[in-house]
Amino acid sequence: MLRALSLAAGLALATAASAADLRVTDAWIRLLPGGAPSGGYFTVHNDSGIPVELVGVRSPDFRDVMMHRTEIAGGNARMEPVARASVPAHGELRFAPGGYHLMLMQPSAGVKVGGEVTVVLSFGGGRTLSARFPVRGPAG
Ligand SMILES: [Cu+2]
Repeated sequence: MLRALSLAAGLALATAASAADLRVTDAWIRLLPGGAPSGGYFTVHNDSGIPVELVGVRSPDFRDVMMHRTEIAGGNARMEPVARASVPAHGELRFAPGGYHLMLMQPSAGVKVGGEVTVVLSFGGGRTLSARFPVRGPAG
């Protein structure tokens, strides 16, 4: 009986990766002039043994942030909104030019090339992860 209980407790613990298991690297923003949406790029690493879902992104430095994916169809690239994206167990999810990316709309006045902005990633289970994104110009 005791063994069954501790086994159940172990399973319960295993169902939730902690925020400490998630890391962001290679983060940057491509800031475009003239009010065009800016692109956001990063890699999320999942050091746990359980897949994690990225379910939302926001930033105090932009009015709105969306997750997009660029797809090539018939030689044309087009972007589609993405509601969620999976970070595999002991794996990574890449947001990079030509694939998954963030579209950041309406930057606040303080956002400028050479600076940094805060981006908050939300994951399934209610966890969030805040990261600093360096801001680059149109050339990246
Ligand atoms: Cu886009």
